[in-house]
Amino acid sequence: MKTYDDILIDKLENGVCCITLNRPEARNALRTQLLAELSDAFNTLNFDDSIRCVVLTGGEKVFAAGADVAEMASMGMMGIMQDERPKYWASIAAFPKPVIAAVNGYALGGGCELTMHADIIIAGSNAQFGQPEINLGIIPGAGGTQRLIRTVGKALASKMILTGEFINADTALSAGLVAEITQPESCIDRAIELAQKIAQKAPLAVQQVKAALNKSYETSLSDGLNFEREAFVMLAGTDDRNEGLAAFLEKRKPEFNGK
Ligand code: DAK
Repeated sequence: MKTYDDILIDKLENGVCCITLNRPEARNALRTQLLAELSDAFNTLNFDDSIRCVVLTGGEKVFAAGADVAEMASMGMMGIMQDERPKYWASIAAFPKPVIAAVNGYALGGGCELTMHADIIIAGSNAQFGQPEINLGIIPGAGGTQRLIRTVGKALASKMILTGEFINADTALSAGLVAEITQPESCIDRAIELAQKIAQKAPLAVQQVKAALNKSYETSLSDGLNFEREAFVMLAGTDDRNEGLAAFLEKRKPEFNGK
């Protein structure tokens, strides 16, 4: 896999790839180049059958301080209209394999929005989540007004987005934004452990689960149930489903091949 400047790619054992945002001097601010690299990495990993789950982190100190404010300040209305960043965000959102965000320190603005593109968020106890765009005279631009409210509810999302106040890991856990809290130094390892567990499951079933869960965000219950039903029927035609059921009955560990 190719190397990048703003992100580090680490292919680990057991089907997991770890992507680390790597602009520590700018608190991992998401400049266009970083987003383009992230999008390219996800597109590449999509077609890499050896990778079944991705861990996304900013390291042990900070996840990401949001869009690069210096870069944004140089963009006028035409620049924003012709902005290539929405295209990169869309390809991150469309990545079909599970993504686990391991979040230490600040996840602000676009950084908080990036965590919400993940399927599971594991937070170090030092994590802080916030949408402080209002302090800059702008609003969230990568789905923050839509995804945060669907995740933590109107009361907390409105408070965070209207005041710019941050929430800590405990509040994020009780609000349902994060799945688990760890010590900061264990956060990435715990995310990798979960990713390796997911990577052992049947890949087609895992991808259908991700698609169905995401569908629930944007459709009615009856349409969502239809989607689930179709996915369930489709999976009945896979080798892995036959292998999973047979392995249970034969009291052995299944060997899934993604077919
Ligand atoms: N952009 C650029 N540089 C940043 C930055 C950012 N977001 N955050 C920090 N830095 C830089 C600082 O300028 C400083 O650089 P030097 O002065 O050393 O050259 C260095 O990182 C260290 O920052 P601090 O000295 O401030 O470090 P602290 O630990 O004291 O504070 C902080 C960390 C994260 C609390 C603080 O830096 C901070 O408040 N940063 C800004 C947070 C923020 O306002 N974030 C929201 C940005 S707006 C869109 C999609 C998304 C978005 C927009 C459009 N489209 C698809 C259209 C998203 C918008 C946003 O995220």
